[in-house]
Amino acid sequence: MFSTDTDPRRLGTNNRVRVLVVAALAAAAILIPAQQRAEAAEVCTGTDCDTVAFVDAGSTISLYQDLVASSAVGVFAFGDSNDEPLMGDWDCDGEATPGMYRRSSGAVYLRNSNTQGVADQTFVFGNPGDIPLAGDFDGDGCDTLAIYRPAETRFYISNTLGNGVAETSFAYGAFGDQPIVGDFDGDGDDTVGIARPGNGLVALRNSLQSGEADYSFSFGNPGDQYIAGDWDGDGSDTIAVYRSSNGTFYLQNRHQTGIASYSLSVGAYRNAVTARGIDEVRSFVPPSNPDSTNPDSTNPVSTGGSVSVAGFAPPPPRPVSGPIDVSGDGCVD
Ligand SMILES: [Ca+2]
Ligand SMILES: [Ca+2]
Ligand SMILES: [Ca+2]
Ligand SMILES: [Ca+2]
Repeated sequence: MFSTDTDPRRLGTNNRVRVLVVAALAAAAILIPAQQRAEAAEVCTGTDCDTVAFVDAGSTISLYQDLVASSAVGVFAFGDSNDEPLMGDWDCDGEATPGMYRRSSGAVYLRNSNTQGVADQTFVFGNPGDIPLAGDFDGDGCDTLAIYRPAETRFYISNTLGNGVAETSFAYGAFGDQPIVGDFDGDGDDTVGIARPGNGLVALRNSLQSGEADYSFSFGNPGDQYIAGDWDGDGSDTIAVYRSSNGTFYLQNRHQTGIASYSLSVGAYRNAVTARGIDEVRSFVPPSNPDSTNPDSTNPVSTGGSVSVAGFAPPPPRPVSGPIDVSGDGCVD
């Protein structure tokens, strides 16, 4: 069930009334499927809207084609249960696919298709404990990795994939902040921001350097996980939160304090990751004669509106190299 008018901050008296109204509207939507579809369509009014991949405790990824109920187009496993999930367009074809970051070692595992299988690319980036981020920081159409080092409250940005030295680093945020990546001004370049889980502060920058926030506002509750995406397709990324306590995803289409523009109940997951270009996952259309009885079949098996891929691949190999010189001073950081 989803609503278009749910306050993710708190439920005061006014908001309880609002929730009752929303519940009534939602009940009406059940009776009027056409109205439900119309409300769902409002989340994406452009032609190229981002969606979300939800990752469960076992690193199984449920990839949504649209932010509406029952629109998961891919359900497949990648990585180990403690890995930090990423989505990015690693091969520059317009479609985001999975990555996994092993925070204990800094190992990165990238895959170039939204199917189950082993990594297409592995390397080491950052140090144990770093938080990985994916984005197109130079606007060339290819996503690369950055890390946020909580102990330094510092971002390290790289515009190439592989072992190497970060090209840019700068301090931003405070201890305990969650890093966020997005194209907040819609100019084609991703930049970063932070969310402060204790009070819901969101502070976003439009350039890759320390400085005052270009946008700051409040959104979310303690415990929420923050991501950014272009949910309405207008070219600019805005904030969303996934609230694991109630299994609900809340998004905001403006850089401002206020109620969520849209929410979607998706169930219990470990992480939510922004997914771009997922409308191009046409390869998931099942073949005319899928072997649905063979669990080892490589054919995708259609089950209603979602598609699952049978089989389970072994985890990707661990690289042998160790921590790298991220800051470029010639020493391992
Ligand atoms: Ca891609
Ligand atoms: Ca890039
Ligand atoms: Ca930008
Ligand atoms: Ca937008």
